[in-house]
Amino acid sequence: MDTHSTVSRTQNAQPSPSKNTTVWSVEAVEALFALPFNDLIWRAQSVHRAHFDPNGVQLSTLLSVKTGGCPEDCGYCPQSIRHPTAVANQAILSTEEVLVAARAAKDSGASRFCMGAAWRSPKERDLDAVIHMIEGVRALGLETCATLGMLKPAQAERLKQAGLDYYNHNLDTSREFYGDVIHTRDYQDRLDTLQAVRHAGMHVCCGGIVGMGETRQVRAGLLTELANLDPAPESVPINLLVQVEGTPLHGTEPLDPFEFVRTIACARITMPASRVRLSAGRESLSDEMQALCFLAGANSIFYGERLLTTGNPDVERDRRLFERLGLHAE
Ligand code: SAM
Ligand code: DTB
Ligand code: SF4
Repeated sequence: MDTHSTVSRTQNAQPSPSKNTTVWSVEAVEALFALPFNDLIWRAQSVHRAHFDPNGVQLSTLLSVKTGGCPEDCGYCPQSIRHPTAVANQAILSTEEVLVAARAAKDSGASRFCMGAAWRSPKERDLDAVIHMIEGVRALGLETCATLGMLKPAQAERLKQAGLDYYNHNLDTSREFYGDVIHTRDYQDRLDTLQAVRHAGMHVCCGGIVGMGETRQVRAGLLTELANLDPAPESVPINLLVQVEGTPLHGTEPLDPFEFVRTIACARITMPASRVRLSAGRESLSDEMQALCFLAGANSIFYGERLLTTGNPDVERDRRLFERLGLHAE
């Protein structure tokens, strides 16, 4: 098959995510996935080098500022009240507690601090509290990111006014597979929130999860949706499912790690100017697999011992890995 002709449109891709003139089809992204591994990595690395310092990796640290008890039923998530997991609910943290964690993240070398809350959508009172946190974190000189669930346009405006740099809200999977995983809100709800965030003038952080038992076509469908957002998200977290006991997706057949690398490469090629973040699931990847992900165009990680409720490689392991690979933090 002449895959080259089907995928060659990337050569016209815009270097900046500010205006997206490239429209991807699922078939074209599937054709990328189907390339011989070496050809795919070569293409991804070429695109990467044309847009980024190939050895720079941006570091974001996560903190769960309100944990568990979420009314949504996302099949992967240990924080849903509907799944019998070991996660203990925790009320919203104080601003001082958040700032202690943010100072530590900054001292460890993170450039962005991301605050996550297990809400379907924030209430106005919740937003008041988060806005104090954002102001404090900004004052430390860190970039700010928050992921608080669905937002109304006026809430997005309030967060923008408070100085929030990025809002994370994932599409998570393709339109077709979405209903197999989440039943309490639909795809359009997610797109509406993303539009509110974009309209308010914040940077969009939007990605998804693989390893949920989906097909390659589903993975291509997710990347197609992300790449066709206009503009494409500035930041694209690619999560590898962390299987948590008690969640419906616990026990899913694990994804072939090379397929994960392919997903990163396809994200890089379809979203040339976006930061592609190796996100949840990094703990389960060997150093060698992570090196392949960086070669495939990943240029951001979650950094620090914890994600929201699950583990992440410790800082020492990441420092050693960066040293061995000659990578530097951005
Ligand atoms: N409640 C908010 C929401 O859903 O938008 C914010 C937090 S939610 C935990 C953020 C993202 O984390 C989800 O969209 C999903 O992509 C990812 N995530 C949650 N649990 C995960 C798991 N077990 N493995 C991998 N990614 C996960
Ligand atoms: C994202 O895409 N991944 C992060 C962040 N955005 C908020 C969350 C990963 C959560 C993994 C499961 C947990 O630790 O609870
Ligand atoms: Fe709630 Fe977010 Fe978890 Fe879904 S992913 S159950 S919305 S915390």
